[in-house]
Amino acid sequence: MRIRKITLREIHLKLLSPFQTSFGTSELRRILLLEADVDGVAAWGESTAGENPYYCYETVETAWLILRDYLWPLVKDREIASAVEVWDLLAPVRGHNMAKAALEIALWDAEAKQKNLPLATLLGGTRAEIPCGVSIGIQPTPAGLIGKVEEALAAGYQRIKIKIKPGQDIEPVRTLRQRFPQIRLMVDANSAYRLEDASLLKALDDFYLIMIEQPLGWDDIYSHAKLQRQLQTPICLDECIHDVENARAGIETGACKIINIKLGRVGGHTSARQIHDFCQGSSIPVWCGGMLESGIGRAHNIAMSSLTNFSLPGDVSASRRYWVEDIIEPEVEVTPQGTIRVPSGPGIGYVPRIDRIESVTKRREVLG
Ligand code: OSB
Ligand code: MG
Repeated sequence: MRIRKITLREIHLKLLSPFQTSFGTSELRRILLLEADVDGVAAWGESTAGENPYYCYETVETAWLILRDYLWPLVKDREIASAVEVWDLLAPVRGHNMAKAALEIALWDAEAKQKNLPLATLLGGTRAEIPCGVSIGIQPTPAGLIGKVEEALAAGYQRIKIKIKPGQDIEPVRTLRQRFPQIRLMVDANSAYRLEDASLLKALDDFYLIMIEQPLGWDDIYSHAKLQRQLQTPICLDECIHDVENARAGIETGACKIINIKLGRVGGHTSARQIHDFCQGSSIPVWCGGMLESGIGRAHNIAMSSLTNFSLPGDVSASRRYWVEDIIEPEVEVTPQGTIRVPSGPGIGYVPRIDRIESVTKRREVLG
């Protein structure tokens, strides 16, 4: 395979409702899409970098710059046998995994399309359907929160995650547990607490949550290990895990019992699969996180989630939870059982709608 050219686009998509986490509120998503021309095959990737460096240090601007000035020159005109080689080619650049992922995952789509295989199959996936949950942002009122949960349960979703932050943690969880004693419930703090808050976090043990996601520092595995020893609730790491070595550190220090894998945060499918396999060998279940992706990133998440050890419902949900209109055809839909069927077409298995993409493109750069 030889990459002839790549096109970077920044698209703007307005969320149906604002999404609030402990680090801020997102209303308008600015999304970097990457289209690669690989021997005449059009292949697609998405960077999950945010508008601001609040979830991690990357942003749309940094991803664009790193792709244009550093990553593209590393792959331009290179003959590669398989997309598995790309991760090592990009190794001279330290970090910037969301920039790397946009390119790396597009090459996996290209290889799958060239081989006329679903991407899930090329990755070694075994699931025909993936279990789905929802991630619900911090809500202004308890009634509003209950309404959002009811809506998600009525749509069939198998697991509810709510965002928490200091001052909006124990009470929303208590409210939900009183109203919904049986549901699979979890919380995500996005690094809003410190080890000194251990007793507050310990109070969450009363609510038999399936996990608490990333309570402490975004880069602090050590403190999570200290905290996990004090909690019954399993800790799941998100922000801390950038590669398989971080996963090893998290597991072997006892900092987590579950890992959330995000393609952007770990730099693409090759790294995601390494982490998946390592976790499987350590009997640590994984699930696929979400970053409010457009249909392109969502399609990649679905393919990745078909791997065996993605045994817990992820944050990959239907297009209609986010957008008036997605940029792929068909849109991602969830069955009444709360699953997404892994598509059987070649590559990502959903077709990018060029007309729609063009209509929301704010900036474009062709590199060739
Ligand atoms: O921590 O999982 C997170 C969205 C943006 C940044 C970080 C996170 C999230 C989500 C949303 O939880 C998941 C989704 O795409 O629905
Ligand atoms: Mg998270």
